[in-house]
Amino acid sequence: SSGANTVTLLDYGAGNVRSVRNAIRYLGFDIRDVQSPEDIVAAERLVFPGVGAFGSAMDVLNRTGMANALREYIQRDRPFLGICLGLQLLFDSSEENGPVSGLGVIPGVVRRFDSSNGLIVPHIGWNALQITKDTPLLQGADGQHVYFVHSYRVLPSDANRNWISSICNYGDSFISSISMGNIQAVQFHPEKSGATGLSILKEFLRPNSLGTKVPARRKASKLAKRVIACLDVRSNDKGDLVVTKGDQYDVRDHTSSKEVRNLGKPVDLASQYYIDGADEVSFLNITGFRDFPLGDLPMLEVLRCASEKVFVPLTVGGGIRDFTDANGRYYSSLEVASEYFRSGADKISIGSDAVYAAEAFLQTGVKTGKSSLEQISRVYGNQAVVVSIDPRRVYVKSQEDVPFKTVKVSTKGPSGEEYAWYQCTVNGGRDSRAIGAYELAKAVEELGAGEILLNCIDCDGQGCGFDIDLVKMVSDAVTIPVIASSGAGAVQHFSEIFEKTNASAALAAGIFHRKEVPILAVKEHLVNAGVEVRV
Ligand code: 1PR
Repeated sequence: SSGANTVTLLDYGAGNVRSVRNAIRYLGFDIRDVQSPEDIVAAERLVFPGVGAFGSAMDVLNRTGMANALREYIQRDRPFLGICLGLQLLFDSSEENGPVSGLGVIPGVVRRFDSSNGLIVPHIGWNALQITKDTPLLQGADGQHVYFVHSYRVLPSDANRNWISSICNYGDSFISSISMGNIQAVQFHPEKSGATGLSILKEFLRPNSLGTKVPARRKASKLAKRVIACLDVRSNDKGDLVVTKGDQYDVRDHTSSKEVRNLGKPVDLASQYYIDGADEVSFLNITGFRDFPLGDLPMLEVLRCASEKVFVPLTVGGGIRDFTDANGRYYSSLEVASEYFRSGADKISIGSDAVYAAEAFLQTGVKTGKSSLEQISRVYGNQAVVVSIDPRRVYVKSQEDVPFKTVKVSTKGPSGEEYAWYQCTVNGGRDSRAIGAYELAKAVEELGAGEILLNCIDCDGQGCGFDIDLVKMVSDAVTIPVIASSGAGAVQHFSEIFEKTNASAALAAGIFHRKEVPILAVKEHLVNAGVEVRV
């Protein structure tokens, strides 16, 4: 039998629930995994973190008899917490690759966010809860930011109104949580929502543990702009995995020793940035293009350790591509990505391989479905796939000089050029390709990218601000979120990028590693500049 500190977890194997496991364990609870429908019916307390697509989840639940066990468990009003897809599956049906029937517990249809008016989809990031029903679970959470990542949602209706415990505004007001008796479900990710999320999870695991929580002083109202800390990771010449930092992508010291710069240990820095208030942490395995990441076990170990302490989203990139090792064993890019997810990544990021996929797509106009980008986004959902772009600015006299999209630059080039295009590179900036950042961004959006991490080699490590021209061009061209990266040197650079472009997030590395500007100072500056952020 299960003790007071044991919770039953329904993991039907369709994706990554490591983050939920880590958060439950961090709160001091043991996990018992559901093996059969009987385990559901017998559970004292059941957590159901839905992952993957609605249809494939329902297939598994129906085939295994778990769908009926869930209905029975819920009908008996047993303690239940659904997360993300675990909320959506309670409804009648979903339009995701459907219509597909759901568990039918709550009236309503799950539909895609409407991006026809320029709304950025997926809805990724920290958005504000508006509590509509008093529940112990969400006590003190009114007007707090929690982390969402999804493309589908349910709208309130007369038929489901009495179930709703909170709504959230994104395009429309959608249902962010439901609560009825002991049945609770949330569209956001408590396991990735920092301290607020952990206390929600704790209240479910141990009811009445919150006492009386004081409501937030500052009420959030909409999707927050994110501040992301990035750790470029590689082995130094001694073979230790270190956080390094480039100067226009050159990570070696300019002294005679030419050593790889060492700015600290990956797990230590990631945990520190979480505590300091980073909204997300990214690891880039910057030599992944030549060192196969599944051979690079220390990187997987870094992810495992970081995900036990960091309760905001973790992204990892580097080396995601098909690979044949020295023994002739073939690994698909999907296997590489799966290993990253299993080790604790919430999103993976693809650099070089996405450039090749975009080039092929633009040449033939055909989506083969075979690129790493397409395969991973089909299995894990596009919200889990970031494409990292490493462009270099190329000045031109006139827009007609190149077959790529140019911008009129804010600062003229060395020979008075008024225009520039941004040439994509692969292999960590080492090789240039005949494709621009604009063309790449649009192509990868089409191929299933859920987000774009937009670097700029010219600005990297310079501390002179983000490349506004580049970020504006790309963030106006796509309807998926764009993360501005490279060049942050002062708090003003963050407000500038959010005021002048459609970027959803800003990423920095050097200033955080060198402790020049703390994350908190960036957040305070943004609040004062009228930019909504999670505090
Ligand atoms: O091509 O799929 O193996 O992915 C490789 C990944 O590694 C890509 O995401 C690529 O951007 C990254 N990468 C490769 N080489 C380097 C390098 O620096 N030599 N790092 C590199 C990219 C850029 C940002 C950096 C920002 C902010 N680094 O990650 O953190 O520019 O820096 P700043 O705030 O200090 O200016 P694949």
